[in-house]
Amino acid sequence: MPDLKTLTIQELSQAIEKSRKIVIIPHKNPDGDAIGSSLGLCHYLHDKQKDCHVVVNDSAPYFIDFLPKFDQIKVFESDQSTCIDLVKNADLIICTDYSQLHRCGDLQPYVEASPAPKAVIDHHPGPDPNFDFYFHTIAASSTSELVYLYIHDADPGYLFNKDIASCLYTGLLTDTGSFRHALRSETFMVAAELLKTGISYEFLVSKIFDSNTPQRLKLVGYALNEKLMILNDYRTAYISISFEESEKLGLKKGDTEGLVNYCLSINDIVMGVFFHEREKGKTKISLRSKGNFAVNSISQQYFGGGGHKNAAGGEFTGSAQETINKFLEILPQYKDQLSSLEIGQRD
Ligand SMILES: [Mn+2]
Repeated sequence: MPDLKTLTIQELSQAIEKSRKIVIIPHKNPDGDAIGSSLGLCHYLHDKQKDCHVVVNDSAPYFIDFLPKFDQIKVFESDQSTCIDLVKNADLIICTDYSQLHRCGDLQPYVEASPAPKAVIDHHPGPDPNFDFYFHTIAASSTSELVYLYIHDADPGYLFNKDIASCLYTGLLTDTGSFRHALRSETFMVAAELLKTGISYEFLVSKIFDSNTPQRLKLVGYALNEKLMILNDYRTAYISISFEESEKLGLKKGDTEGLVNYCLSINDIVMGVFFHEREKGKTKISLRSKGNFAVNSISQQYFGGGGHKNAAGGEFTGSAQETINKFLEILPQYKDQLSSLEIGQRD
């Protein structure tokens, strides 16, 4: 009896085999894993002579613009008609790095209207039941790890090249914060296999993590100096940026990336939160946690979002301060859990 994983891989690979035009759609507001896994898979499908395109709601952060074929990504916000045509004419749609279809953004109605089968490759909890094919496990570090495992299992003789490896390794690096969290032993196995292609991890690490602009460093300085709040009783730290501050600082997309991690890097802090009022009266909230304290349930219940146990996000209609007020209102119910949590085990 083949197990569920083998069946999934067989079904997905038959669907790919049967299709000529394939569209890969990462989630809106894409990160390193969304783009890395999509481009990695796209490179593979090009090798298999498929007419394959990556189509995304909005543009990817600048620090991954060096990835091979990055410039061929079609962005809905700037080129609607091309994106709509590609989705309309697709024989197969593969959604990468999200489990709920609405996360493909404004492409959703076109995806829903398309008669093409829909597959999902992802590691977020609670997959939407409306997909036709699933390659999904929340145990994986990243969707890029799953794309590697899919190709490895579906096409055993396939020789990974540097282009695919750079894309997938980028997803591994960004989703694990340089191999610090969301790890399992397979993650290191996949990383090792990708490195065997001869990619330079020094190059990738430096491109991705040493990509500060002076503007961004000033923002970090300002955020840490002026905006960092520590709630010792709740082992929680947060940073907020209001719409006015955003404007004044001239923030660009990607500038606030990783800011939330400074909160979590404080000794004994269990939860870190970043509030960003990106549009007037609309605040994005990013939550991070350590150990068994789950932030995805908070974002799902109160901020219309979701995510992983230790990394989640959502949105709130209101200013940064109003969102903070809402957060402070719900925080006391987590006090016991936050104060009793032990981070990892020393053994
Ligand atoms: Mn991911």
